[in-house]
Amino acid sequence: CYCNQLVINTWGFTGATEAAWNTLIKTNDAIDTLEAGCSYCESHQCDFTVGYGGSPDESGETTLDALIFDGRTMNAGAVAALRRIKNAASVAKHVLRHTKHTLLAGDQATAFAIAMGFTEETLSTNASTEVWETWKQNNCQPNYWINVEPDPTASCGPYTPLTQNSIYYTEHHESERIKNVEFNHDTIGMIVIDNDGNIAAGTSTNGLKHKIPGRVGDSPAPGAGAYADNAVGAACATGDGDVMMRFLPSFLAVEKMRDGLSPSAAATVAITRIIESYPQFSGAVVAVSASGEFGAACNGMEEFPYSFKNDDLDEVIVFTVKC
Ligand code: SD4
Repeated sequence: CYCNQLVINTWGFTGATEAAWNTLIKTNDAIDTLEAGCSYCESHQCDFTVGYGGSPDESGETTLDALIFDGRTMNAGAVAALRRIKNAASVAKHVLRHTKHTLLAGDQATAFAIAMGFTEETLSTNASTEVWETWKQNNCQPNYWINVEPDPTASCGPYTPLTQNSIYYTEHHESERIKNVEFNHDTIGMIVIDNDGNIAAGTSTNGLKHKIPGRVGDSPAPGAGAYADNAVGAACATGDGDVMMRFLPSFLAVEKMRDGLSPSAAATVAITRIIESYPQFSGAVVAVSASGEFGAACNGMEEFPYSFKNDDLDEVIVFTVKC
């Protein structure tokens, strides 16, 4: 056997790591394992930032983003702004396995999921409705509009285009936004290597709280949220996706490993590239080489935990890297 099988994922989502590991032992299938790990977080609402009932958008709706990237075939399946379907990672696997497309979005992704046999149901819960109500009572802070001024007749959006003072609004809102998103994220990003040396990487998230409806972050974008190549390794990311997706950090980390860097050095390059333009950016990248070395880098928080399991360990271990 290849014998470097492992599961690694962002944050202390150890239940997801265990669920994935149990699937890996049974199936030796990197894709099915990744699906199982991310699905665990979707059904257990990990930190309320994965799956239903979290991160309501401006209209109160929860939508889901997920990606599965297959490093064996360099094929990927993803869904973005998936509505009313709880199983985002599984739908992403169906996009991977049953279509020639990479990414389906919104209501049409829902229609695809229904055609594939998934159940349509609300993603709102009492808890997510309460988060949304509190946000509205709190003057809709934070919001993600810039270059517009509030419509005085609307309690929370829509907003009207600014005719003046747009520079003030841009600067003010951008710095506020970066402050506000600091603790507003926790996507699961996962990497799996099976005993045949096949590598899969993926993500699942409900995105950003109070986002403008239709907003999609880095998580379902190949190369941004996750990337894998059997010949090299894989990476996945978590954090402020609006910023991160401008830099394809997962792709960059894999390419740096291809050039010979260690996983932690490669992850550091990917994070550093973002910091050069956005010093206050908050996020992290986890990277794994095909030989089973791993590392992570982060910014904008004190430290970043990630969960790990391989054959050498009796149980899942949470490592932390200082940012
Ligand atoms: C997003 N990257 O939608 C996701 C959120 C996240 O850690 O990662 N949080 O921007």
